[in-house]
Amino acid sequence: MATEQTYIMIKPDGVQRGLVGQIIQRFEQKGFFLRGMKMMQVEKSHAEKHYADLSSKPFFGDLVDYMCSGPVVCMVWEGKEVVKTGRKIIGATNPLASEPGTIRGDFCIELGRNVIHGSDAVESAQHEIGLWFPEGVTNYEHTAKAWIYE
Ligand code: IDP
Ligand code: MG
Repeated sequence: MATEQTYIMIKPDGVQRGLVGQIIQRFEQKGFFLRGMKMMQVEKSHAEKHYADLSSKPFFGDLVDYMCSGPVVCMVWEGKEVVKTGRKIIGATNPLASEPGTIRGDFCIELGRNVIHGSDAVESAQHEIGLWFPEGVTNYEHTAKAWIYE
């Protein structure tokens, strides 16, 4: 089985609105494995690094302020095609275009308050995991593995 990993982050609005448990539950109940999790207050320079590819966008300043407006919950989830499937679980970037049943479709309304981040490709996931978890993640045996994978 491929041990693909993705970087998922509950943004400050998701934390403040008490959505942490429900968001974690959606990844857990799918069958993905939690490898790393921590809560942190993001420094401006770190938010700018995370969103470096968007630095020329007009909303970049607001986006960085938003990410630094309160603590975030950083996670690494693992499983077969977890990057692509994680994006499906999250929904479209604009919450009003996200399908009901997705996290953004169910929990939010505006682009700049869309409660969660998820890596968009395997390569960006590896880069983001390195950026947010320089200390590394846990490596333990998941006892449910044989009940989730053939
Ligand atoms: P993603 O989070 O779905 O991967 P990206 O295009 O990578 O979407 O944008 C990162 C974040 O920047 C979005 O989640 C959203 O919070 C914010 N954002 C994206 N586009 C806009 C916009 O047009 N206006 C305001 N904020 C935006
Ligand atoms: Mg993105």
